[in-house]
Amino acid sequence: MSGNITFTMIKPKAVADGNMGNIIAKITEGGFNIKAMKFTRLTKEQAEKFYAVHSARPFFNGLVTFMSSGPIVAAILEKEEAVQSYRNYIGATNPADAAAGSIRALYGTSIEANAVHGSDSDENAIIEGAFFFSEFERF
Ligand code: IDP
Ligand code: MG
Repeated sequence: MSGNITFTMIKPKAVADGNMGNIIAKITEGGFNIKAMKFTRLTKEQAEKFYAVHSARPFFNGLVTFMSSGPIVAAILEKEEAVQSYRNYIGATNPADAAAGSIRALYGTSIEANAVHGSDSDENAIIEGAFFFSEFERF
């Protein structure tokens, strides 16, 4: 059975481009209920830890530099089958391949600066949510 929680970040470029409000509006329009949200910034060390699963990939160093380059929005979202539903809603990793109208198609500018993160499993959604939020910051 699929869980009802996923985790997202609005990435630094989308925040810098002034699209934070538009993306939050899109998220709620999509029926995702915001359980926790914060405007924050990752240190390089935190970004390395968050993306540790990708540490052997050629894009890892660039990704870590990018993700720690400016403020982000981190959020826990709730919806039925949240992980798969949100991944469908944000679109493919490369905005060029993302379905028209999806968050990445609308606000992503490159495969790296693809506007938002979305968890890839129920297990990772829990781990990633706990990376940013204590139980007292969830509603
Ligand atoms: P996902 O975010 O769609 O789950 P992953 O493969 O988990 O995609 O990659 C994590 C993040 O790493 C992507 O969202 C993107 O920011 C970045 N990334 C993935 N592939 C590339 C690449 O080929 N070049 C540069 N950055 C990439
Ligand atoms: Mg991923």
